Amino acid sequence: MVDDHVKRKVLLLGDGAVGKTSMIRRFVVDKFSDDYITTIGTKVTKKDLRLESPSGATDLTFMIWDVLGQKGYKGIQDSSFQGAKGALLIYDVSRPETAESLQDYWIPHLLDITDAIPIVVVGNKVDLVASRRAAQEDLDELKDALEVKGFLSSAKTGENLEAGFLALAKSVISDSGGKRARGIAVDGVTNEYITVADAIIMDFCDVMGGQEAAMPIVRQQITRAGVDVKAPTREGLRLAVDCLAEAESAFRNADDVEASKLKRLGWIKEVS
Ligand code: G3D
Ligand code: MG
Repeated sequence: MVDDHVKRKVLLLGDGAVGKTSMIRRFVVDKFSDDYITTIGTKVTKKDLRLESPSGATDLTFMIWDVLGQKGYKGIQDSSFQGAKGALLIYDVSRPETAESLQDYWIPHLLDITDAIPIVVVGNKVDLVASRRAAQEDLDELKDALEVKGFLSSAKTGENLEAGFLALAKSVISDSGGKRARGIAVDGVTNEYITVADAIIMDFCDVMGGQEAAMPIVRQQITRAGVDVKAPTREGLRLAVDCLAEAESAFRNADDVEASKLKRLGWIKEVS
């Protein structure tokens, strides 16, 4: 009956400890896969939403990318921004510097990579503030400055979590109907396998105890697999997963290596 089902990648961005992961845990029931996918750079969670309007219902699936808030991971962040159709920008109402950081770091950084995608601002941890009115005024200022919608939320009480995601869903839906030449061009160069490659590489870095130690091996094995990092393919990534597993087998037990390999192959399969 409803045949306008759409699947969209959206980002959760903001400094460390503002509550991004808590918001997902609280809001999302459905998960991306059996495991909550964890990498150094990104966690991806699936959430189905239904938007009701007088003209009918629209079903929408959000692939929510919980991007590591740690500054200095720009490479991973850049990569995780690819193909995003919307972003929830989160700050912590009890730490004003996290709101500044949206304007100074996250938004410019995001718009370097993506087109002008829909953005919704969320001031989280409203349960902690003494003056809700002051928090609302700060939020209103930010909304005006950025010309976006915004909400005060609490991942602790659950307040307004759905409101933020639904507002983003509405913007994302109406945005996808718009005609923006640049948006189309960006879509054309987006390769979903890049984001999978990023996840695999970061997973490997995690296993190997950090990028510094792991990246030389990654480069070696990615080259050996013949993967062009600008345009990875399904076959290339499968080969790269094999090569990385082989490299890992010198450092880890066989069961762990196999488990990692299957997990990574699963990510490749998720690309449709
Ligand atoms: P991040 O994913 O943005 O880095 P987290 O943030 O979700 O890991 O949350 C960081 C800390 O803030 C966690 O505390 C979490 O429980 C807390 N937190 C998240 N959202 C809220 C909220 O709305 N209200 C309150 N009071 N606390 C919140 P811990 O102590 O577990 O590290
Ligand atoms: Mg987190």
